[in-house]
Amino acid sequence: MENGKAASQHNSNGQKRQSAQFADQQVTLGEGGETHQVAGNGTPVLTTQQGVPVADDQNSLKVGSRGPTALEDFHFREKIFHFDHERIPERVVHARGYGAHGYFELYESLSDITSADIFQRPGEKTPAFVRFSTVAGNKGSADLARDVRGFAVKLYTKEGNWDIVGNNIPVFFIQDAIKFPDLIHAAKQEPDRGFPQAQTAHDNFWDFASLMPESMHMIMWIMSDRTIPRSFRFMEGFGVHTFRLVNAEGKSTFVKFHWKPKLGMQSVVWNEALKINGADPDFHRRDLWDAIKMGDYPEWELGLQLFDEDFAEKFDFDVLDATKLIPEEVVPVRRVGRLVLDRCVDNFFAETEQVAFCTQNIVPGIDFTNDPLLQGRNFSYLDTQLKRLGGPNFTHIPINAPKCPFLNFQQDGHMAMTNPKGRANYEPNSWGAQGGPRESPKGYHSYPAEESGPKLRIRPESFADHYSQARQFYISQTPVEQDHIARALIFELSKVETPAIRMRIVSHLLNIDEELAQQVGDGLGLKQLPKPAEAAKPTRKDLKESPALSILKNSPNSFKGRKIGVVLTDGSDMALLQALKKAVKEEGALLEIIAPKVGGVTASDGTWVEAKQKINGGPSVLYDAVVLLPSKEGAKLLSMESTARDFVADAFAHMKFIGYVESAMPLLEKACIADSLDEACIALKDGADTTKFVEACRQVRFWERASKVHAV
Ligand code: HDD
Repeated sequence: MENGKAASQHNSNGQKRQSAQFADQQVTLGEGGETHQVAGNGTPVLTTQQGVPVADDQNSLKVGSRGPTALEDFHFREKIFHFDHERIPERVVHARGYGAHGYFELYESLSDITSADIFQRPGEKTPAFVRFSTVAGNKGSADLARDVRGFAVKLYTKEGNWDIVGNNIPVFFIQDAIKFPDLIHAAKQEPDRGFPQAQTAHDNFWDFASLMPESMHMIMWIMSDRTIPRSFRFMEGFGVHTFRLVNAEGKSTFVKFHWKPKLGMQSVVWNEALKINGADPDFHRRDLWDAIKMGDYPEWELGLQLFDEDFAEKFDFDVLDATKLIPEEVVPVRRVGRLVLDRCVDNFFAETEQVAFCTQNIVPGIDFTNDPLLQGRNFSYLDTQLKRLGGPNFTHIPINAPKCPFLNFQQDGHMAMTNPKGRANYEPNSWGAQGGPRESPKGYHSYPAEESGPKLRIRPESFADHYSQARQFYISQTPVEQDHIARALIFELSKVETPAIRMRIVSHLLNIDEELAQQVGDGLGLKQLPKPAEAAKPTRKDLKESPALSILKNSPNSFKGRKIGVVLTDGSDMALLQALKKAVKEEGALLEIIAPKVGGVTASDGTWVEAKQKINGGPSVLYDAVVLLPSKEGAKLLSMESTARDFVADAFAHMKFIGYVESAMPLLEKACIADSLDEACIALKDGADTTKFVEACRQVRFWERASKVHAV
């Protein structure tokens, strides 16, 4: 006995350890139907990776009660060894993401334009996995970073996996994949200091952008509200590049892919985004998880813009240039099916982290074009999966494996899980039916486009116009959205320390829109505007507005899928609350209760109402609209609570609809908005008012208030 201490067995809490009682029972668990031994309390028995039952998982094996740990402790070594190796490299871009399962359902046969199996039979469902992401931030960064969102879709078709690895923006920063490492280095944290995290608001990014005029169209998009979406459910997705669809006769049609959200588009405002990041850095992933768990399945329609060589020849821009789009008013989007996400992952690592999207994953009937960005991506994705997932057999991981049969002679390698059987591991062979798989004429054929020309490192002349579509995007926005673009530019550039970089960006803005350049120059306090940047193509085309590019011009006029935060206190009017709940439910929206204490409140009729959030944990930025239902006493209490005052003041500043009862006035006064109440602040007297309130919320925001809340 070392130091005379008794060697009784205790767990980490110092309590006497219950010795595991093993019953003679067995339990069947999991889809695999494995049987497990059952411990006394009905749970399965803990085992090592080798299946050895573990009797003590609280203490390592020691020599004496206070002596050194024995190297012999195989359970300890296995456990620690495995823990030490839990992490894999995070994605070099799009590290932070969130995925879900679902399906794609086809509306109409597209056999006239493509032989792709997925597009043949109306009503057929194809399993899908989707991962949404931010680009620049690390895995642990916050969801509401101002950033492009990745929208990557894996479709497990009957003729192989097809990945559409897109974004929520239809254009890109650069035209040639060779610039991708520079773009990403510039956007991510600066290498010496390791910050800023998940932000482009720093010198390196804007320095690079200012020297790459081809990024200007994308700059307009990323400074718009597209980069602060309300949630993944409220944003569009785009395949970005021009692809080809090829039919059974070998005829090719060009295509651009779109995902249109059923709930319509919606974004938050910047000040809200900043605060959401503090209040709930997982805001977007929680939203997706909650919606699916509640059975309110997020849905998008797949849209196709189809066009032929002739159109491509005549179009103002090169369809191989990923910094350009084709306005929907020029080539309409044909909706051909829907994507529904109806199942959360069982395990984040196994599915969301290990899913490996590759632009090279296409199927018969679909083909690439010569877009130099796409061509480069086809190398990068396969390559990066090797690094991330540790070997060429990442396709054997269930989330990556096709759901159709697959057979080939690729073999061995680390962690090979699906191994060919039989003698033949090569072809041709003369083993007949025993000789394994063979090619089929129905297999993948590349579209036989004619290509020839000298080898050159050159940017085609047809890629040279960097400002016309940037301007088109800007003039297609509502004044509110234009104002947000200007404010975003001023914010980002205000974080740039080098005046020359700010000046260079303004010199590009002058080529896009003079008023915008003026406004930004003014916001930055520039004494004088610079000269417009010299353009590769000096004449900018004056393109028509494209209303499809605006979020607000395409408002859904519905509050479906949105969330109202209701502040209650003891004594809150139960009848009003019930009426509000009914109206919200009828709209297909959600209601969450916020109270001084998370336990809940006793309402006017004595009923106990449970709360979801405590007032300082559920700020109004987490809701699309708010309702203040405190009793007189409750309002007095809340008016002395700074987080309650912030709740109200922020809802007002973020232009939200506010429903309130008369007794809430002291709180509105303390939040300094009692004198500024406008038509989006709606007094609720009886049940009918609650319906009117929810109907008013369909506008989502009361933009007219903007001038009252922004003086600077
Ligand atoms: Fe990329 C990931 C989207 C250009 C190289 N990209 C990645 C993801 C999305 C996109 C959504 C995350 C996939 C996931 O959830 O796992 N990328 C795009 C779009 C682009 C684009 C829409 C332009 C139209 N990407 C692009 C270029 C290159 C890459 C030009 C390199 C030449 N992208 C990668 C990568 C990543 C990636 C390094 C990192 C993790 C991964 O691939 O799986 O290979």
